[in-house]
This record gives sequence, structure tokens and C-alpha cells, in this order.
Amino acid sequence: MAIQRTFSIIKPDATKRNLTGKIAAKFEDAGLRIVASKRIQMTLAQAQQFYGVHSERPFFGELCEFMISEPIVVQVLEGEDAIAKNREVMGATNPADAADGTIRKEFALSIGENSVHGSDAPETAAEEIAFFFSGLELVG
Ligand code: RTP
Ligand code: MG
Repeated sequence: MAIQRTFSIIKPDATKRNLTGKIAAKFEDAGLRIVASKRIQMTLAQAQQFYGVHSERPFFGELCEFMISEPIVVQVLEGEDAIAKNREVMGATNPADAADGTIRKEFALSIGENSVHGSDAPETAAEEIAFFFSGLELVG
């Protein structure tokens, strides 16, 4: 497997509870290098654009409001098979289904307030990285 980059968000429920460092440590412990990182607060328009793929889902409004409720930490993670590795470390969307040792099992509050986002494929990873970061901010 080649070296990949993926995009991660530490979500409002986690930043609010001061879990940024503990979650970042989970990525690093799994062999993912944090090659870019910044704390931001999204506007509603940005959240709606970022989650546009879910615009017809019943939870869309709630999800966008949640994502702008507190600052978030956006990161680019790099490593061998980074996309799959990150999703493994994150655990299942619903913390009730997440495996032991995963971020969502340990920290998530609910299926909505589930502490982290991670890209699901190379195409979405590239789009999501470009949505939040310029080339100058990515230091391998
Ligand atoms: P993510 O995109 O955030 O990495 O998570 P995922 O692939 O595991 O989940 P996805 O199906 O893409 O859903 C995106 C986010 O929407 C919220 N959600 N709420 N209330 C609900 O039933 C529900 N379902 C999904 C979660 O915050 C999920 O991460
Ligand atoms: Mg997803």
C-alpha cells in the first residue's frame, strides 16, 4: 500500500471537552503523521457545502448546526493506507457499534456527536483537504 493523505475533523463535542490532544495521540499512535492542523469555526454555509452529499438526509440540518456550534480542528493525516487506517482508528459512526479502543468508542456521545470525521475514499480525501487547506499549508 502506498503512502496516502486523508482529511480529519475533530468535531465540536470533542473540542468542547478538551479532547483534541487525546484524539491526536490516537492518530499518531496508529502511525498517522499530522502534516497539517488548524482550529477553525465554520460558517453555516461552509458546513452545508462540506456536507452537501448528505443534504437530503433527515439529519442534515442538525448535523450542520452541530458542526458550527463550537470550533473544530481540521487536520491532514499521512501514512501507509491512511484513509482506511484512520477510519479504523475512528470506529463505527454510531459509538454503540464501535470497537474497543477506537476514538468513537472511547469519546463519542451519540451517532451525531461522534467526535471525529474522516474521509472515506481517495477522491473525497483530496476534495476535503483542498476545501480547508492551501498547498502552502501542507508540509510533509
Ligand atoms: P464521517 O463522514 O463524519 O467521517 O462519518 P461516517 O462516514 O461514519 O458517517 P456518515 O454516514 O458519512 O455521516 C456523516 C455524519 O453525520 C452524522 N450522522 N447523524 N442522526 C443520525 O442518524 C446521523 N447519521 C449520521 C454523524 O455525525 C456522521 O459522522
Ligand atoms: Mg462519511
